[in-house]
Order: sequence, then C-alpha cells, then structure tokens
Amino acid sequence: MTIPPLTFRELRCTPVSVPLANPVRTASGEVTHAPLILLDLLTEEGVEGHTYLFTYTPLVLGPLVTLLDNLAKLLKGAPLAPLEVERMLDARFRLLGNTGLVTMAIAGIDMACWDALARAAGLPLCRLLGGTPKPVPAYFSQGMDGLERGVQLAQQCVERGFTLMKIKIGYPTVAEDLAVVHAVQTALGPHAELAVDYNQSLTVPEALRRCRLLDEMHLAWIEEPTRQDDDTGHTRIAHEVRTPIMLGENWFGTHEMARSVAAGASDLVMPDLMKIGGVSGWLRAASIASAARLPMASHIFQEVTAHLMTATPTALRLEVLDIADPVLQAPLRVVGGMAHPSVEPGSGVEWNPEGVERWRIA
Ligand code: SMN
Ligand code: MG
Repeated sequence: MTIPPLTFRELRCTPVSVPLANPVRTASGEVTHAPLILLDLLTEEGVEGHTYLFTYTPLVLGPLVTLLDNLAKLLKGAPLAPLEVERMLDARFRLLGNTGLVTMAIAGIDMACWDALARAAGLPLCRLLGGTPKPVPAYFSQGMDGLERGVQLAQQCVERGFTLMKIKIGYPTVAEDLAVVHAVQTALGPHAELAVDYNQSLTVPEALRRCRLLDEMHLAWIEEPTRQDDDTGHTRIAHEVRTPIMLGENWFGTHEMARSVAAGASDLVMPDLMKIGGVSGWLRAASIASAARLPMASHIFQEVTAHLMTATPTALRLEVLDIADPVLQAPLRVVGGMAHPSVEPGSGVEWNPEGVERWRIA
C-alpha cells in the first residue's frame, strides 16, 4: 500500500457554536458553548482531510477563519506533506512570532493534512503513526460544579466505569475546595481516583497554601495551580508539594513545553493537540515527554488524541470532555472508562450535517 502524492487544493472553514452537555465552569471563566472551526481540506486528487479547532471564545472565530483562508492561499498546489507545510508556514511568521492564533491555524492545517494522509493510506491515524487501535485508559473530566452536582457527577463516573475523575476547583476559600474534594472522593469510593484543576487561578503563595492542604487528600494530580507561563512559580510548587503537578494545555508549541520541562515545572504533562502544533507537534511533544520520562495525558480533542495516545510512549490518560459531539457523525466510543480510537481510515472526525447546519454561525 503506497500513499499517492496529494496536492493541496482548498480549505473550507465552518464556524459553529456547539452547546456543551455539561458547561465547563472554571475558576478562570466559564465555557457554556464550544466555539469551533470545522476544517475541510480538499486535494486535487479528491482525498479530503477533516478536523476542528476550539477557540475558547467566539471573539476570535472571525479572525481565525480569515487567517486560515490566508494560509490556504499560500498552500494552493503544494504537496500535502505535513512537515513541509508546517516548515513553510512557520517560516512566514518568524518576524511576527508563531504563537497564539498563528499556532492554532497552522496546527489545524496540520491536523487536516494528517487526516487526509491516513484516509489516502486507508489506515486509522494510529496505525499510520505506528500504533494500533487499542483501547486507551481515559478519565472523566468535569468542571467546577459545586458539592451536590459534583457528587452526582461522581456517581455517573462510577456508573460509566471510569477509574479517574477530574474536577475544577478554586472556590473563594480553601475550605470550600476541601469540602468539594472530600464529598466527591467519598462518592467515588474505592472505584476511582480524583484529580483537580485550578485553571491558573491562584497566586504562588496561595497555591502553596492550598496545595499543601490538598496533599492530605491523596489526589492523582493538581493541574495548573498558578499562571501557566510562570515556570519559576510552578517549579517551586512542584518541589514543595507532594501531590503531582500537571501542566501543558496552554503550551503554544513544543519549545514552550521544552522550556517548562527543563525548569522541572511539573511532574506530569498534558499538551493540547491544537496549541502544541497539531499531530506533528504532538509527536514531538511525545518524544520530549518520553526522553524526560514524564507521563503524558491529553487535553480535549478526544477523537484525535485517542489515536495519538496509542503512539505516545509515556501515555497516561485520555481526557474525556466532549466539545464537538453535536456536530460529529460518530462521537468517540468510551466503554468502561476506556476510549476506543476509530477504526475507519482517518483520525475519527466525520461531520453530522444536521448538527453542523443547526449550530453553524452565519
Ligand atoms: C479546560 C479548560 C477550558 C475548556 C475546557 C477544558 C480544562 C481542562 O482546563 O483541563 O480540561
Ligand atoms: Mg485544565
């Protein structure tokens, strides 16, 4: 089986606003609808690549679509070679800087390129990358839902067979944090562990104070206690707190990951597929994590990361937090707390036309 040479023809971008089954409330803001850009990459040979980008806020949907359209003009007629495409686009932004929306746009094109290559090869993405479509240990990721709702969600976690749940904390007082953690852990019982996520909401002194108290709760990890770009602060917290510290969802590019890892800023890593640089960025991140012997989890984008985790040497857990189900033909299959990569050719992203029409933003 050889992959026929593919040639870039067109990139179609469809902005949608998708309601979340469980709105994600965090200590740093709430996400009730997922602003997404659905990407359809078309080639001269008729093969297509599909993926989506998550923009966190609808305020940047328009600018990101415009940027993607501008990049597509540069790529018309180019070979669909992800690493060549990435190198060419990166070189265009040396003076501006490849970060933020630029990284997101280049990553989206990368993700669509890899989907097209896998489809052309007739392989699920995991096989194209050297993995197999095996089940991946997952975790039940929820928001800052308060004590009562948190207990209800913990019961759902146990019923669905997950062995790890994550909740977001950062309530006005540490007493509230501890009360919610204790109530959710009690509801989970012996069936599942708990991790918590501060979403960068604490100062370093407050993070040290709260995390030292959380050390007594034997959590799986504490995520982003302080500003994600504060390596010195996180390194101090990681050294002074017994509970593993988790970072990564906000690294723009693998150079930011390498800088954080070199600083010893965390015990665990969780790159975001889009922000780290798409599939190509993820593979580099997996190598950094492997060389540093750091367990690596994923951050949203569950359909595609289910494939990537099978090719990640230090794979820890896949985050189950769906942000795109209403516009997908086949949501990710999760059974007994295990995520199953799709077995059809590609990266597991196919649109549900009715859902796309319903949630499209004019
Ligand atoms: C998160 C933040 C914002 C939107 C979705 C998810 C969160 C996570 O930090 O770790 O999932
Ligand atoms: Mg997080």
